[in-house]
Amino acid sequence: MTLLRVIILGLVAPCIFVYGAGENQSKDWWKTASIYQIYPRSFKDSDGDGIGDLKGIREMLPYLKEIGVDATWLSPIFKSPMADFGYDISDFFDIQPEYGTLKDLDDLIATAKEIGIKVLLDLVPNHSSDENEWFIKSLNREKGYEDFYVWHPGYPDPKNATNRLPPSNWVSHFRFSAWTWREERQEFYLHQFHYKQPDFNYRNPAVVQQMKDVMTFWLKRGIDGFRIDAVPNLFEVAPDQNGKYPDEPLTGETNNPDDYNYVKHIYTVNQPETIDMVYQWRQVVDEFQRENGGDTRILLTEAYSPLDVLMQYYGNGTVNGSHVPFNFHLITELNGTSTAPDYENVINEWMNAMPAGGTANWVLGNHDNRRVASRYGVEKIDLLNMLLMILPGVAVTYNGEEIGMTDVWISWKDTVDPQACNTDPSHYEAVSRDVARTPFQWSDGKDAGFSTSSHTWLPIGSNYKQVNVEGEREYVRSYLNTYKRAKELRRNTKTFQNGDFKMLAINENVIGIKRSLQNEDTFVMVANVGSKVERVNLFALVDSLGLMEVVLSSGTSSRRIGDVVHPVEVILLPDEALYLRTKE
Ligand SMILES: *[C@@H]1O[C@H](CO)[C@@H](O)[C@H](O)[C@H]1NC(C)=O
Ligand SMILES: *[C@@H]1O[C@H](CO)[C@@H](O)[C@H](O)[C@H]1NC(C)=O
Ligand SMILES: *[C@@H]1O[C@H](CO)[C@@H](O)[C@H](O)[C@H]1NC(C)=O
Ligand SMILES: *[C@@H]1O[C@H](CO)[C@@H](O)[C@H](O)[C@H]1NC(C)=O
Ligand SMILES: *[C@@H]1O[C@H](CO)[C@@H](O)[C@H](O)[C@H]1NC(C)=O
Ligand SMILES: CC(=O)N[C@H]1CO[C@H](CO)[C@@H](O)[C@@H]1O
Ligand SMILES: [Ca+2]
Ligand SMILES: [Ca+2]
Repeated sequence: MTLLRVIILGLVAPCIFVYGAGENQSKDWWKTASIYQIYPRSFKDSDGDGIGDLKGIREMLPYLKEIGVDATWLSPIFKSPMADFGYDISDFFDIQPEYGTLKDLDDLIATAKEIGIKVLLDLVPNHSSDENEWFIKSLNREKGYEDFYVWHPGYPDPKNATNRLPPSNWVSHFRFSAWTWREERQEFYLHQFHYKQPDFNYRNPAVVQQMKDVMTFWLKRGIDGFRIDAVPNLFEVAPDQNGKYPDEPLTGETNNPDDYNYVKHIYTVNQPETIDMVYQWRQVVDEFQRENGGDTRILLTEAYSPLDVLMQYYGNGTVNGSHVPFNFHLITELNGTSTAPDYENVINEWMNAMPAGGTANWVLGNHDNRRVASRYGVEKIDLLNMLLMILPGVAVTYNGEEIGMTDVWISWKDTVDPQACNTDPSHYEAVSRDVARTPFQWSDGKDAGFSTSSHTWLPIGSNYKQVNVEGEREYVRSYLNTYKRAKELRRNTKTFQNGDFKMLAINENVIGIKRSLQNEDTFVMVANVGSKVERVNLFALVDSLGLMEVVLSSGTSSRRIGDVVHPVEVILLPDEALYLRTKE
C-alpha cells in the first residue's frame, strides 16, 4: 500500500456497513467453485492415436491445479458408437475403449483426489444409442423392455399403401422427423436428436429407476457429482386416450418440415415432469452422501430454458433440486457488441431471479457454442475471464478459454459433428460445433503437444505457435497468467469468496462491479466494453475518495499491478479491464 493511499484513507469518514456481517463463514466447497469442462477427445492424447483419452487427462491434472480449478467435468466418456461423440451411449456402465478403461478412470479419480480436484461425470439421460442392449431388447419386445423407449405404429399413408406416416410432425434437433420406422417392430421410435439416439420413455418407472442405478454406480466409483445433459428434452407430452400424439404448431419461420425450427416445441420440451425428475436425482446424490459421508456430491443441469423454468430447477421451497442449473446467459444474451447496460441487465437479472439461498453460476463457454474469442472478440478475452472470476457463485470455464483459444475453421471434408454433417457444404458452417472442439494447445511442438499422431481427430488450430500453455506461462501478461491471477484472488480473498455484490453500468460502455465484506478490502472491477477511450468516475460504486490499487489489469491495459488510480477519474482504453483494491 502506498503512503499516499494511507494518508488519503485517513481523511475519509468511516463508512457504515449495512450488510456483510456473519457472511464470512466458509461456504460448502461448490458454492464458490471454479469448474473446468474438459472435452476428453481433445484434451490430451496419451497413446498417439490422435484422440484424447483418460490417461492423457490424468497426466495433465497438475495443470488443472496450476490454474486453480476446484472441479472438472468430463464430457461423456461412456461406451458409444460415437454417432454424436459420446452423447449416444451404448453401455452406461462402461468406458469407451478409445478413451480407456474403468481402471483408467479409477486411476484418474485417485490422482485427482490426491491433488484436491473433484471429478464430475456427464450423465446423458435423455436417450441411449440404438446399439444399447436396452434398445435392442425393446425393439424385440422383450419382457420388461417393451416400453423402455417411445414407440408408436404411426398411420397408414393414403397415397402409398406400403408406407406409414409418423405419429406426429415433431422434428429432431438434427433435422428431419423425430420418428424413425423400424421394420422389426413395425413401429416408429422417437428421437429428439440423432436417429441413432432413441429417447427413453420417462413415463416408465423402470426407466427412471435404471437411470438412478446408473448414477449410484458412478458415485460408488468415487466421483463428486454429475453434469446432466439436455434436461428439457426428457419428457414428451403423454399420448391422449386414443394413443395419439398431438402435432406441434407451426412457427411460420420456415416452410421446410425437416427444419427443427418448423414447429414450436411445446409438447417435446420443458414438460412439467422434468422438474420433478431433477428433484428425484437430487435425492439420489443427497442420499448417497448421507450413507457414505464425504463432501457434497453435486448436480449441474444443462437446460436452455426460460428463466422462470430454470429457477424451478433450484428447488421449490420444499424440495431441493439442482445445485447448479447452468446459467448460459453470458453465451446466449451477450456478445462483442453488447453495451454496459446489457451486461448489467443480464447479470442482475439472474441475481434477482434466484430463490433465497440459491447459488449463482456463470458459464462462459462450452462444447456446443463458439469460443469466447469468436463471440466477443479476442481483445475481450481477459475482460471476460476477469468478469467470470469476480462474479459471485460458481464459475464455469470450457477448456482452452483460459489460454484464449479461438474457433478453428474446419473444411467440409474434415467436418465430423453430426449436426453439421446432416446439412451440406453450403450450410454446415452455421451449425457445426467442431470449431470449438479442436485439440487443446499445450505447446508450439508437434500437434501443439496434444498428440504424436500424424492425423488428429480434428485439425489443430493454426494459431497454436502463439496460443499455447507453454508459451503463455512465460509471458507475464498472457491470457493464461491473467486467468491464473484472477483465479488466485478469487480463491484466496475472503471478499471474493463471501463478499456482497453490486453491479452497474457506469455509462453506456463501462461496467462496474463491487465486492465488499466487513473488515476486508473492497474489490472493484471496471471494464470498458466499448470501442473508444472512456473517462469515468467511480462514485456510483465506491464511497471512498482513497486511491485504488491495481491488482490485475487485462493485456489491453497499459497499467501494471501496483499502479494506483483515483476514483474521481479513471481513463479506460477500449476493452481494458481492471481489478482495483480499496478500503472503504
Ligand atoms: C469473520 O472473519 C473475521 C476475521 O477473519 C473473524 O474475526 C470473525 O469471527 C468472522 N465472523 C464470522 C461470523 O465467521
Ligand atoms: C411407398 O413407400 C415405400 C416405403 O416407404 C417406398 O419405398 C416407396 O418408394 C413409396 N412409393 C412411392 C410411389 O412413393
Ligand atoms: C415441490 O415438489 C415436490 C416434488 O415434485 C412436490 O411434491 C411438491 O408438491 C412441490 N411443492 C410445492 C410447494 O410446489
Ligand atoms: C436443501 O438443502 C439445504 C442446504 O443444503 C438443506 O439445509 C435442506 O435441509 C435441504 N432441504 C431438503 C428438503 O432436503
Ligand atoms: C449481441 O447482444 C445484444 C444484447 O446484449 C443483442 O442486442 C444483439 O442482437 C446481439 N448480437 C448478435 C449478433 O447476437
Ligand atoms: C441441449 C442439447 O442439445 N443437449 C444435448 C442433448 O443431446 C444431444 C445429442 O446427444 C447433444 O448433442 C446435446 O449437447
Ligand atoms: Ca488416445
Ligand atoms: Ca425425451
